[in-house]
Amino acid sequence: MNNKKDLIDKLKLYLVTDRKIAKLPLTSVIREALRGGVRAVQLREKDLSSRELYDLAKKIRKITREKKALFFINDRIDIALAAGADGVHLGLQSVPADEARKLTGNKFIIGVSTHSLKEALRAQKEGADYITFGPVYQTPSKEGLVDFKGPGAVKRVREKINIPLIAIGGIKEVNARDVVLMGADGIAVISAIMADGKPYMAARRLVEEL
Ligand code: TZP
Repeated sequence: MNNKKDLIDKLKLYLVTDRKIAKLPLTSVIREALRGGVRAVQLREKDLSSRELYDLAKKIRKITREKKALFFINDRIDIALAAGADGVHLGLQSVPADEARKLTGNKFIIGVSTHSLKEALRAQKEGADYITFGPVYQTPSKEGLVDFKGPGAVKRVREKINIPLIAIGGIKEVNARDVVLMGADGIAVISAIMADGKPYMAARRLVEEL
């Protein structure tokens, strides 16, 4: 997808997986979340073997394609290509975005996790199509790893970069609107949908806030 407006439209409500906190089988959560308004899914299951990840990715590719949603794989460019995902989401420990681009081509969507303005500028310079920025709020999903930044940081980064910025970290129904008011193009969530027994309703409520 080369059109920035279409990309932003799909990244508005972005679900990142964590099957360990899900109340239903992962594929059911994703189906329900897509029905509720999620338009992008990132498979982030770091403990799976390559084969397990590939098999799961193929299933999710089918589900996301049926709903015309974007599908990304965390970190693993090889699995993303093999499973026919729309792109890869890179972290601090991943291959740099410009190298990933060389391996994947121009149509492939490359997202990068960032936690500071410096990282955001670097991701943009290296050719990322979008960034996630956070954690904006305190989050159990990232405990002990990084300090939370607060919604004001979203605004400061937003003012300095041109690519889509998706806020992540502790985003729930109660604060989703605040980060969008700070200029986020979308929100990415794990627990707000994954840990909810009714992912359809959880996604619907988030969409209403946006
Ligand atoms: N990157 C920054 S914060 C975070 C990631 C993967 C975790 C987000 O999880 P939650 O449950 O939506 O706060």
